[in-house]
Amino acid sequence: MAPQDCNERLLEGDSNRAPLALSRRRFLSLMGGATALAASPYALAAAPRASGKRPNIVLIMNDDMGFSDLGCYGSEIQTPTLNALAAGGVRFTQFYNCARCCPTRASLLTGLYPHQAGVGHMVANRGVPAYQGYLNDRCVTIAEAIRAAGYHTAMSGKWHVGEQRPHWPLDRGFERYCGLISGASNYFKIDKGRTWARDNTPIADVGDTFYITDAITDSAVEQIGDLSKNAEPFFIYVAFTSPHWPLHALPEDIAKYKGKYDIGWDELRARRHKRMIEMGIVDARWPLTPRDPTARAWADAPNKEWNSMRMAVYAAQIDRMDQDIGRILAKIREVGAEENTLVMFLADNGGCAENQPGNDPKIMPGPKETFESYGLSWANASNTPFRRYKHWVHEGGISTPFIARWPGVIAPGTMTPQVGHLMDIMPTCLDVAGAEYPKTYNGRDVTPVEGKSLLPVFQGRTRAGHAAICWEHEGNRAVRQGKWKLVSRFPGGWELYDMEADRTEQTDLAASNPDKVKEMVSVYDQWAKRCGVVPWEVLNKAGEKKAGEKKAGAKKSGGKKTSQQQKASE
Ligand SMILES: [Ca+2]
Repeated sequence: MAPQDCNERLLEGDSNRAPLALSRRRFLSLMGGATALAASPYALAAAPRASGKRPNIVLIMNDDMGFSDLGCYGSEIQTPTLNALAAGGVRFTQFYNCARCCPTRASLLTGLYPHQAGVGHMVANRGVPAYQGYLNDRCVTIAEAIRAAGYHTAMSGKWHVGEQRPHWPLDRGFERYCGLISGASNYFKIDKGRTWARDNTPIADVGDTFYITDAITDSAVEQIGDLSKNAEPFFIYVAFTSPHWPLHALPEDIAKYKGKYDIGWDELRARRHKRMIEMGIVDARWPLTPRDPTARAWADAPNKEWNSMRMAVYAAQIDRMDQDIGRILAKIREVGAEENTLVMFLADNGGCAENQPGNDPKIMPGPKETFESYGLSWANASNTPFRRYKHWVHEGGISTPFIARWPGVIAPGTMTPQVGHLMDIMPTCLDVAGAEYPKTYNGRDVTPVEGKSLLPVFQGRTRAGHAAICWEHEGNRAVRQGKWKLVSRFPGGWELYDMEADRTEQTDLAASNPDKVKEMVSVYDQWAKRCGVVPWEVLNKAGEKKAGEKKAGAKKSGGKKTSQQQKASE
């Protein structure tokens, strides 16, 4: 290992640094929060819908990426496109997702909590309404609601909120679709048990030159070209699978990162943390969490070359996505829509600690024939400075970068600590479109929206925010209420943290604040009841029983699950 050399290389020619320095200065000049911003010309911009043509909306989400993995959030990974997007817009430092692919997508698309939309867990039907495994008929998607208001709609990428017709994108308000209906797949081909589709037609053969990130982008670029020819504005949702496992990247992208992670996860965490503080993404008062107790010190880690390569491929997956987002933004510019388009970017959950059976130190990740993941120790670095991962609702599982750019409305190079959640994106889209969230749709009552519009934040104002935000995934539970966060890792008890003083969740205040705990547990219980949450120990037991019956049935009929089908829950 030659850490010094690598240190230098990480800093050299780092395209992330210039825009960051600019936005930092800009941020400082606007600091003072809402008061300073309210005095800026951007806050005085006319209401968007009063300015003529309603804006287009492009919503981009990626898959299994940690809070610190973008250049504009402290990473060494080269993401010049997203850094520039941030320099032209606003970065949120306290924006939340739902800890896992399916529940996040259900919440994002509907403005509800995932359980209310029928996707309390994943896409398997667990026999209860909140866990039916596809979007129910009591919710509307952004596409359905905004299309009713005269927008054109299209989607490219990972759907993962309904495996079968009639629960596909075109069944839920999108006019055009191309992408992966199901969860994770090989990046160079579509795995057995997974479906790649164009509109309503499954595509069996995606060809020999397929790379999923590029394919999703090709589709989005085509859709922007086509939809921009209409007189009406468009809403386009792009859902990348990058950097979800397997670790599959193109050789030219991997080459940019080969050897850069010889510094190891401990040094990487320290460097990212330092940069995040310098940039104002995290507060210097919050201590960096200790290394995950189940991770080894890098100095003691075996297979360093392989481990370094795992992170290099992960970085390459993000790098390619950033290049491809560059193509999407270039297309928006080419069709003359840049000034009148709101672009948003976020991740569906935090870095993922899951291991893959294909992880083998004798096999370098990257090519089509491999099926590996970067593992817990690197996920720990991705989620710097927070605790835990995808699945859990401590900050490492649910914190996402969130960037929004809208020329003339959002002040460039700004940052906000206002708390937001991805269920806010539905009412935001409707707000900027001048549309109302429907009370009924196709003759059926619609569950009232839970999200709250982010438009005031975009305009530099302080919004009222949520009285409380709640989470439940696989029995992991949390409530965020003002500066307080109550959180529990299944099957453990409640922990209480002061997020202003300790967002890295290091000092549990539950024992010294029993009244606050009691109050917030009551908020959680009422929310869980209202949303149809079934305790995980009950649901999982029922699920295991059902799976057991299925297995017995499959054995009887000679059926056999493929390894890919077994991965279908991911
Ligand atoms: Ca995910």
